[in-house]
Amino acid sequence: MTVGVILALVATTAIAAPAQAQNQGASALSGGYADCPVSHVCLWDNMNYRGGWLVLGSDSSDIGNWRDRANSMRNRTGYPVKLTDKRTLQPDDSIRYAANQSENDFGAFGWNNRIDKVEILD
Ligand SMILES: [Ca+2]
Repeated sequence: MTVGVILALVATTAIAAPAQAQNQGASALSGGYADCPVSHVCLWDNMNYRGGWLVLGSDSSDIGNWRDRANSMRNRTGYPVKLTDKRTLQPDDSIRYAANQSENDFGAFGWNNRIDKVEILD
């Protein structure tokens, strides 16, 4: 299975794009919690689903230049997700979220800017 990265756009300061991303390939600099498309996992730079976002399709993988960056997440896949922090000279660490669960602040438990890999478990 392959990774479908639909959007990987970094929001710049005050530019707000209308959230009309019904079609894959439509782009917005960022979106909020409600904008995360069904069947996708969304990551945000900041807590409370704010800032630049990354929208991942129906599979999982390393997240490229989004490693060590996310601070909130919405899982709309209907499957559990496993989020992994790859570590050097230590075992990797991971956390799991249930289907359709979200996290508004990874920093609340020391996971801000740690996620390196997103796996959709099915
Ligand atoms: Ca990491």
